[in-house]
Amino acid sequence: MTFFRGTVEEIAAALAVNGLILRGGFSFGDDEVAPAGPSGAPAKSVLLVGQAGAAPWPDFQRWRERQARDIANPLDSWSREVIGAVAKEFGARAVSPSDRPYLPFQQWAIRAEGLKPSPLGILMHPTYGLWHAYRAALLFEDEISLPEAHEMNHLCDACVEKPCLKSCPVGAYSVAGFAHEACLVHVRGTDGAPCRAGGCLDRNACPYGAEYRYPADVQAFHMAAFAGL
Ligand code: B12
Ligand code: SF4
Ligand code: SF4
Repeated sequence: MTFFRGTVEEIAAALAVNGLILRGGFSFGDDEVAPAGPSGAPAKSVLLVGQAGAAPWPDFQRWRERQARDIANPLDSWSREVIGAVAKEFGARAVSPSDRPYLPFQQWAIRAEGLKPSPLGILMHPTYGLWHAYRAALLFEDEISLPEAHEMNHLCDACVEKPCLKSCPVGAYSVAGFAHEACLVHVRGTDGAPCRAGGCLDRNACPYGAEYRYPADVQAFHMAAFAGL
């Protein structure tokens, strides 16, 4: 039975209306346990949906103005609504990065786009730097033919100074990983005002993808969500 309707280009055009982009995709191997597609049978292919810079922000803000005040997880709800509609139109099942149990979005992104993680855990993109994210994945029960991902130039390899590991006042990011609790205590405390107002100082210290850097109000929104402010 065929569920997929349309073309990959048409999916990209439908997502672009809301400032979203296709972030590549791949087909699951025969020996892999794939998540379910629209009918509940294992998916054959996945396409990742995301953002570069803060492109979806204006559309998201307009949507938010039409919602009841203070709805929980508004960005998640907006993503589920607009990407869910695209999934329905093209015969896919949409899943979210916040669905539990967590789906391996970064591993999928590594396969789909050939990216590698920065020392912050965020995947480094040769154009967008650290300023990109994933909003959903579209699961198809049909094989979608996609070009294979090429390994991309990993900017962190040639970055000797690594300013992203030197700007956090509590050294939360290190080669040992991310000290989540230390970060939260600082962000919520008096001295955390710069992180709350303009985002993570370590993430902002990376010189790449500057034209995609989220504006301060967008970073403040994400920080408030992360720290439960
Ligand atoms: C849980 C989680 C966290 C936890 C990490 C706890 C832990 N040690 O696992 C916490 C709350 C700390 C966290 C923080 C952030 N996160 Co986070 N997080 C997730 C989430 C929802 C699940 C991760 C997971 O367990 N996946 C399941 C496993 C099986 O999948 P995986 O691909 O193998 O998972 C990888 C990650 O777990 C990663 N990882 C492990 N520890 C950490 C810590 C950080 C900070 C990051 C970015 C990744 C990371 O390593 C794994 C191997 O690649 C993912 C979305 C998703 N579904 O993957 C987002 C995700 C990884 N986070 C993301 C981001 C951007 C962040 C933040 C940097 C920004 C923010 N959300 O405000 C913050 C950091 C706060 C700051 N100081 O600025 C993005 C990364 C995008 C990218 N370009 O790569 C994701 C993909 C969400 C998205 N919508 O795009 N996060
Ligand atoms: S500062 Fe250097 S090491 Fe850190 S994320 Fe940017 S390019 Fe990578
Ligand atoms: S948000 Fe602030 S406290 Fe947390 S890792 Fe970034 S700079 Fe450090």
